[in-house]
Amino acid sequence: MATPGAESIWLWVGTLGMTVGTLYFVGRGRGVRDPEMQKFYIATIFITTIAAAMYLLMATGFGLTEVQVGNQTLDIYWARYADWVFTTPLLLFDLALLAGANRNTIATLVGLDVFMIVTGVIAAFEQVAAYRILWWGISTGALLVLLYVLVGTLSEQAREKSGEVAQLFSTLRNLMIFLWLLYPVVWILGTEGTIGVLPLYWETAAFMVLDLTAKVGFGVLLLRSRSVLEMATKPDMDATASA
Ligand SMILES: *C/C=C(C)/C=C/C=C(C)/C=C/C1=C(C)CCCC1(C)C
Repeated sequence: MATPGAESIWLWVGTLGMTVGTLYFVGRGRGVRDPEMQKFYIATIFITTIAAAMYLLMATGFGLTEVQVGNQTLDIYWARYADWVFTTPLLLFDLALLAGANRNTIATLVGLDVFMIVTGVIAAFEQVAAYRILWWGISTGALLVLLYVLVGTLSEQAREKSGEVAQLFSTLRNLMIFLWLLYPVVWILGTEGTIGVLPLYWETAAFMVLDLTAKVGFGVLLLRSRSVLEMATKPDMDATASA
């Protein structure tokens, strides 16, 4: 086990931010009785709870390990992947729920997503530099297919929703596309990419900002209006509510 360096400041900021986000979402969810609506709150609260725990794990150094690549020793925060493998499917679940997606679409998105994170883990632990890049490419390929399903099938299903729901869906979808595309960029420029453009200190800061925006920011926008969530969960209200 390695000891975290100066970058631990960002990991503590991440822990705090995810904790505050969790408490805020718990507060927003109080008094929500409808089981369909509760799904949004449950998923969103789990997202930041898992992230808060994994940030704490990284800040305290348990979530950190070393990988030998040639004559380089890379500091790898493995707890990131333990976080992402659970939180990214939950984020997709939130968005799919808003879109009123069917089971097949949800399963496709989650399947692609888990494949993306698992191949990302292989990329992070691979000891041959060229193979790290190869697995990064495979993982990025999965991300691109996933985003294609988001703008295709999922957006089509969301189009049947009322104006405000469709509006919130496209805001969150666009935010997701923008943020998620930055993850492989930070990864390849950071220590994992072995080219060392972005030092660990700045890479950790970048992932922290991305994680907070993609989870807490996303959740704040999603849970902001209870009436929009009501419209999203009551199919019969859809057409009339916006008329
Ligand atoms: C809250 C955490 C989120 C939204 C994390 C998203 C992570 C990704 C989209 C990661 C993607 C990666 C690749 C596409 C290539 C390999 C490296 C990864 C795992 C960083």
